[in-house]
Amino acid sequence: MGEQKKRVLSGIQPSGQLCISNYIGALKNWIKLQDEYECIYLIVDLHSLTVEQKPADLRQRCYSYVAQYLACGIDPERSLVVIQSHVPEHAELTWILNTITYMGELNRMTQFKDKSKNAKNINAGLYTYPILMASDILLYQADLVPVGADQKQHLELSRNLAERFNQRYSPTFTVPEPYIPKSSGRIMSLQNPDNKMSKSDENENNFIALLDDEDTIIRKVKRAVTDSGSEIVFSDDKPGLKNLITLYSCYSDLSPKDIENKYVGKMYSDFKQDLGELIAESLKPIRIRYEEIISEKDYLSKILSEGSDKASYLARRTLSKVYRKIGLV
Ligand code: AQP
Repeated sequence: MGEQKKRVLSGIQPSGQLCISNYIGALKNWIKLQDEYECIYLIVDLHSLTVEQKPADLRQRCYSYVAQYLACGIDPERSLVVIQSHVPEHAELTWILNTITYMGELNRMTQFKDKSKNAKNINAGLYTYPILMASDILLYQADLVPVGADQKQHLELSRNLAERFNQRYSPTFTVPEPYIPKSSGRIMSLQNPDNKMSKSDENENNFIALLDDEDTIIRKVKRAVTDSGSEIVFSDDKPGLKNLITLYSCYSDLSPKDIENKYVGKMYSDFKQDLGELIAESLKPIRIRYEEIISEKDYLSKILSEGSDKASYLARRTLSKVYRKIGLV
């Protein structure tokens, strides 16, 4: 019998429109990981409730995200695609983990500090969010969790909770390792290159959605903030241009240095036109596949129901163990 594959778990919140930063930072790696690992990819709808959502939009978006995962190359024959709320064990394990998490640990979370600065609705869910994330991971005994640099602190909490539970009772949870992709660069907002590109940004000109059409993509890139210079150089002094060169590099085989060389003596407008076309061309097949998949509601429902059946089996196994060990009858 072959060696058991390690398990990878990751997820994205269905908040806003999936955008190229989510593709570059997450989905692109998820697709590669399928070759080597047993992967579970979640749509973490419970997490998205920490920000107020319009119910009809949220429902529609969850389906749309599933179709976009598949259109990008997540293969349901090899990976489980699961909507978090379809497996109630996520919420159940969260309660148990709540009881072994210290307030001090949550107080240290920088994402809560950042998000609560601007949030109109600072709810308890926003504060305990890292515990729900820990339960997503520990429930499936995940070995590896692909995360961006911003999520490392949350993963550290998941590891601490797993170790604490294992020590207090007996070995129960796999202690997950972070999987930080080599190209884990952050993509920045097109209009405010000091902020990261975010799918729930209120200003749509700040991001390129995976489903944006060609004209929209080219227009957004043209409008992207650069600076008053004219030379195409990859430098911290030019954060807007640096971000665009990073995007160019992500969507071509060229390094930033190659791109600088290619555009010597050319204008920002030439560079931006080419970049817009490059991104549009690369997103076109995803958009076409998406249109085919989203119209097949039965197919999507089948994938989701298979995903949640298999995930529920794994989740129940972990949760029964947990309940038994802590003494619930
Ligand atoms: N700017 C970014 N550059 C690279 N990777 C990014 N990711 C997000 N923004 C960038 C990666 O995409 C995944 C999305 O995870 P999430 O849904 O939990 O939310 P997030 O990290 O807060 O992403 P957004 O796009 O900023 O969403 P909203 O606006 O809803 O908060 C993660 O793997 C993340 O690393």
